[in-house]
Amino acid sequence: MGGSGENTIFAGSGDDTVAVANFEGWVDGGTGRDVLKVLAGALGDWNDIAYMNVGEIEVFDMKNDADETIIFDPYGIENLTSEGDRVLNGLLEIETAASFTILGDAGDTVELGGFDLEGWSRAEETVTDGETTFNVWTYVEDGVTLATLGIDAEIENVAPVAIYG
Ligand SMILES: [Ca+2]
Ligand SMILES: [Ca+2]
Ligand SMILES: [Ca+2]
Repeated sequence: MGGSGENTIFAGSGDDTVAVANFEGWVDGGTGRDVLKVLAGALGDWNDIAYMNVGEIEVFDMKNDADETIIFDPYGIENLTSEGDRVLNGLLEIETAASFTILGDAGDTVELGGFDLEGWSRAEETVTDGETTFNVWTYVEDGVTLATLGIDAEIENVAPVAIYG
């Protein structure tokens, strides 16, 4: 399944992959584990995944040989998915609707936002799904885990960054 231009894409039930060439339209993955595949150059001015025109997406895939920088804002995870990533949940043996997976290239950058940057931590142990190894990052604020991320270990630049002025 693919799309470009100002289309609205409703992927519906099942596990879908939606490839986008820009973010001018709206993408709704529907139920299931849905992968948003970002084609090279698609991001443009969009860089905060939690506030893109997408919903019910569980995997953000920017593996495209282009170097991209995205921000992950833990407060916006509800905009991305109401189910969480069941594969990541299975690997971690957790049940949460606030889990999300990010795939990317070595040259990509993931900036982790939040009011309490010390709330972010990376687990010592990685998890592996097929040929992909993931670092696991969690954001905890006031004792509550607001987000659990599986981030492709290929992505070298991953760090909490102050995004609120
Ligand atoms: Ca779906
Ligand atoms: Ca979904
Ligand atoms: Ca990339």
